[in-house]
Amino acid sequence: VQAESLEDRCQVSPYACQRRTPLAHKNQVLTEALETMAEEARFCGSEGRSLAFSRAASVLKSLPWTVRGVKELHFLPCIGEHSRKIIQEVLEDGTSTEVENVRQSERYQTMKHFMKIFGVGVKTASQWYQEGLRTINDLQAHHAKLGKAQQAGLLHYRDLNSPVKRSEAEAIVQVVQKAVDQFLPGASVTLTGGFRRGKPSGHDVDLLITHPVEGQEVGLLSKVISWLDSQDFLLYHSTHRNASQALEDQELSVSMTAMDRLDHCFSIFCLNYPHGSIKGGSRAWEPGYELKDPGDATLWKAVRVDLVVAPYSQFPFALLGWTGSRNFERDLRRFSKHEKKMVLNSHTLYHTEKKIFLSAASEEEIFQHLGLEFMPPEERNA
Ligand code: TTP
Ligand code: MN
Ligand code: MN
Ligand code: MN
Repeated sequence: VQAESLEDRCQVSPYACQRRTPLAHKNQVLTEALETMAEEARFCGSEGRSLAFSRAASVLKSLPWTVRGVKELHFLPCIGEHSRKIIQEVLEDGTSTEVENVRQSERYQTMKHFMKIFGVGVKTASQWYQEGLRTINDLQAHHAKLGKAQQAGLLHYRDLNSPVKRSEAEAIVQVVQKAVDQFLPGASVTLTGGFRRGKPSGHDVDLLITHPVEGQEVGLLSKVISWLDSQDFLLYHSTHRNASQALEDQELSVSMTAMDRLDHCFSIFCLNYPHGSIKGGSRAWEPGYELKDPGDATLWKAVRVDLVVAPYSQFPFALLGWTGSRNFERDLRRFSKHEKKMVLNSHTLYHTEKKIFLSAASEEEIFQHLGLEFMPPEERNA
């Protein structure tokens, strides 16, 4: 009876889009160990190995109980040999020597440090590491070649690595809504990404803009950016027309087609604090911000903002695609392809056998097309 009930409660899907994954889960110590391994693998350019660790961690995040013995792992999908070894070590000794060695290694620490700079990916970070660079000071002293994004990243390093609070994200929404309203009344600004999944803070603010009259949104992004720039709201911006170029994540971008195009902009905002409130002080940000010159660094904060514009008919797909998590998105696309012979991206859902595009007026309808139970954003924290 015991074994049966164990097997019973372990009916866990190998697809994150079929697992409910709340923000708070019961296997934190294990998932942190596995995610360190995933990160390390990514730093080595081993995408496949990284994905395996990251999938194992994601499965554990969805469990409504705390794993206490390796026996429980036999019924779980996506737990490979190496992941099982790490989990066993942590269960038995409280920590894994392999993980601890990674965490203490100079390469891992340096890579992590460099990749916290906006605009720096695995390639650049490991190149700098190989050249013997170790600290931010080294970059400056050795005149490392920096692109525009990286220069901005370095300049605002501290701000960009301090978490963005929900109140700050909401302030950004208001600023962008104000900009949008000037050029296209009736256009909406929706907070997506981690905040939509219920995270109390994040590394950036993801915003999706649309207008109920299809076509009205054309050209909106560049007008909004120009206005924000003219009002000194932008410390950096880079506009693109092809969303797939934005992704460093191979699995995600490979599953995207040439159709996966949305106007988007990666930016760094200058968020002004209301009169009397100082960055880092005890007072949280409150509504009442002003447009100001970014003179005194204690009165403003640099915040990473992703702006995306979608035509109304594509809005549900864009919303689903930009809400994440990345693990959830990756598996949603994998599930569509392998289980349903459909191609899902941030614009459309295409049935490859019927050769038709399936339209949707809401996220719920997309889940219906895929034969999936609807998963609210709060349960997409895979
Ligand atoms: P992120 O902003 O990187 O992550 P997050 O919001 O989940 O977490 P954090 O709090 O750290 O910011 O990505 C949000 C979603 O956007 C993610 O599901 C992937 C998606 N996305 C891109 O990042 N770039 C793209 O080009 C496309 C199409 C989607
Ligand atoms: Mn985000
Ligand atoms: Mn983002
Ligand atoms: Mn791009």
